[in-house]
Amino acid sequence: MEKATFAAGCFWGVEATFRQIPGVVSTRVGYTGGQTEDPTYKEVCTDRTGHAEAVEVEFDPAKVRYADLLKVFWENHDPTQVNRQGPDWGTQYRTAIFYHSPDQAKEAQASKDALEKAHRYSKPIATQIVPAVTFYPAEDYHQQYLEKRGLASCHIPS
Ligand code: MHO
Repeated sequence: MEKATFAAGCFWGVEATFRQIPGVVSTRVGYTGGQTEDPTYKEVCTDRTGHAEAVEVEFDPAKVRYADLLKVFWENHDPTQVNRQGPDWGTQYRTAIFYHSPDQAKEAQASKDALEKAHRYSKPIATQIVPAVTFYPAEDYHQQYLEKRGLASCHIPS
């Protein structure tokens, strides 16, 4: 099994999206990339911990490729929004790829470059591509939040 970690706004919807992908064996939401230890949701909400709301995905590389997960990542948020995703504002909602290996770093960078080259967006891509660091799982009630409530996603249809 391999791991992949993504931040793309409110982690409820990001987790729900990745859980639907065949080959993804487990997911958990949490906080990563900041300065404080064992952050709570309340602390992360202050926008002062440096942590991003993120989803850690465990996947079977024989069934789904990292490149496919990258595609899901790009297609399910607006990577041009800076420290914001839709109605949610703050550095905790930034767009980021936390890579777990040099190969993941390369693939992530290549997928970002390809989107930029294709002029897929009218604004620059704000997504950070940074090494995975300690992932602090979020409180239980945030895990599979939408699924527990019978909701498939928290995307507001546009
Ligand atoms: N807009 C949502 C974000 C929740 S998410 C876990 C709220 O304010 O409740 O950041």
